[in-house]
Amino acid sequence: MSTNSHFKNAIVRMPCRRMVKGLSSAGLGLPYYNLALQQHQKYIEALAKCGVEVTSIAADENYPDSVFIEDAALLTPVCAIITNPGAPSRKGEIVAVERSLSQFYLEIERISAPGSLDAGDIMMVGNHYYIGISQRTNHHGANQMIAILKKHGMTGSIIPLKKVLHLKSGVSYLENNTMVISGEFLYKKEFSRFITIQVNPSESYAANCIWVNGTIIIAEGYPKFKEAVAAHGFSTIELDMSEFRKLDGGLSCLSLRF
Ligand code: CIR
Repeated sequence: MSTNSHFKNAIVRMPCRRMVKGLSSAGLGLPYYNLALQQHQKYIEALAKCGVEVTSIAADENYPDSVFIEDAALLTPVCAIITNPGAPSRKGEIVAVERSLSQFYLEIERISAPGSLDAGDIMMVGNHYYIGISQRTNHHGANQMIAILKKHGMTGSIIPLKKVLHLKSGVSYLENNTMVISGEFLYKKEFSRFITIQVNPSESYAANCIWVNGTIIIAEGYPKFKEAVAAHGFSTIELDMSEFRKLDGGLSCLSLRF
């Protein structure tokens, strides 16, 4: 297993045709499956360029949102934690994800009812994990997660969310003590110790980006954000995310990195 300073692997899940039935509050219309497939392919290529080996799980038409694999598990350097996704239509996504993870992890833990948790609500900062309480993640789920992390020598703490779907819809950690922060998180005392890159409100979707072995993968079409990230000395790869954005999904949601 890798340490946080380097990811060796990523797991993605192929988009299914029924992604058009995915959960959405974006009001941007239905995604085009063929275009989503092309964008997904470019995402895989970007991960590979950053030096990770990409494992791909087959599409499953029973789960329209299953391409957003991040929500099904939290991966730490010592164990994998299978979640209990908050949306009823997404609960079954975990079966195939656990099967795939069993090739990589000996220690697999679980969140169980009445706890619910989407791992898009979890931001890893070294050994510490910030856990958003959201429409999908409840206190039971977060407390179970904190207990599991503790058992394995790590820590967790809770951040209540007001507006965004998931914690990482609004914040991203870029290692190097640097955090991308937007909207409701801008002046949170929990994040005051970090060097921050603030996202202009007109570009709030850009707040979800991923650090992959020193490169920051960002969504295409957010020039102010791109410039701010470059000004902090990071190299970037830009990807068109239009079809996943229509389903409230971002860059982090499309993979598990470990
Ligand atoms: C959902 O509402 O669950 C999906 N349409 C989008 C999930 C995005 N995942 C994430 O932010 N981690």
